[in-house]
Amino acid sequence: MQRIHWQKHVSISGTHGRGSMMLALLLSCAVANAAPVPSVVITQARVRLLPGNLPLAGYFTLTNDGSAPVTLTGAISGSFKQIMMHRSFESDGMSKMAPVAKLTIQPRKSVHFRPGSYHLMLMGRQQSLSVGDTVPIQLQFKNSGALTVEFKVVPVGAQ
Ligand SMILES: [Cu+2]
Repeated sequence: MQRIHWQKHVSISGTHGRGSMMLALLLSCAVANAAPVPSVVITQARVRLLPGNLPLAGYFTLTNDGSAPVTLTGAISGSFKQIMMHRSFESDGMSKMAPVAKLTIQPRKSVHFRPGSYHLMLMGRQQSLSVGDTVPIQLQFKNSGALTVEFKVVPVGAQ
């Protein structure tokens, strides 16, 4: 009786073991088939906090440390309804902004998303945000996958 119980136990754990191995194999295949991660380094990722539900601006420095150009095509986040890439510029003494559909960064070059220039326009907050919070935003690249970056929420006066 005890022996049967022992065998049953072994057989169950054996099946479980195979199942785990199958799962591990499936997972490694999924990783292998996933889009490549772009060879970029993101620093100073931050979101300037404004009151209410005003659109927020997201800034960062993106450095292409790969050997091929990378093209940033946009961003998404579960924390915002919509994210657009914009560029601010001066025209007739007025500050204006225009949508940017994509931005190509050559190898060994950096682009600065910063006040008065490129920024992510973050619209429709899906959660309340406070200074010091971090908010995940996924940067999307043409032909080279996506990268999720933790943006730090900073005061409106911060650069
Ligand atoms: Cu904007």
